[in-house]
Amino acid sequence: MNNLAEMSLDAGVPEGFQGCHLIKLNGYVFEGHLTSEIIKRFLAEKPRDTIGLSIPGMPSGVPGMEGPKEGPIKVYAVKKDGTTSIYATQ
Ligand SMILES: [Cu+2]
Repeated sequence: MNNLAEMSLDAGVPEGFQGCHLIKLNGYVFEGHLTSEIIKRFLAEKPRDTIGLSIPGMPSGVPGMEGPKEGPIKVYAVKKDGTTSIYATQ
């Protein structure tokens, strides 16, 4: 689809934290090449102040992306108030 950036903004993901994929699941939004482990952990925690998780952009070496991995990749939690924090690394 060609309105991915718009869909991300509509979902509450701030500019600069958009990935190349968007999953909406259980009322949360997941951006980018996240591992299923991290998504499962997040869904089990059901954080109330957070709308979802994001790996911005398209780093190499993540699930679904070939290429060397340049160190741990930061997974950001996107809060309801539009702020972000590091949730995990993968
Ligand atoms: Cu991608």
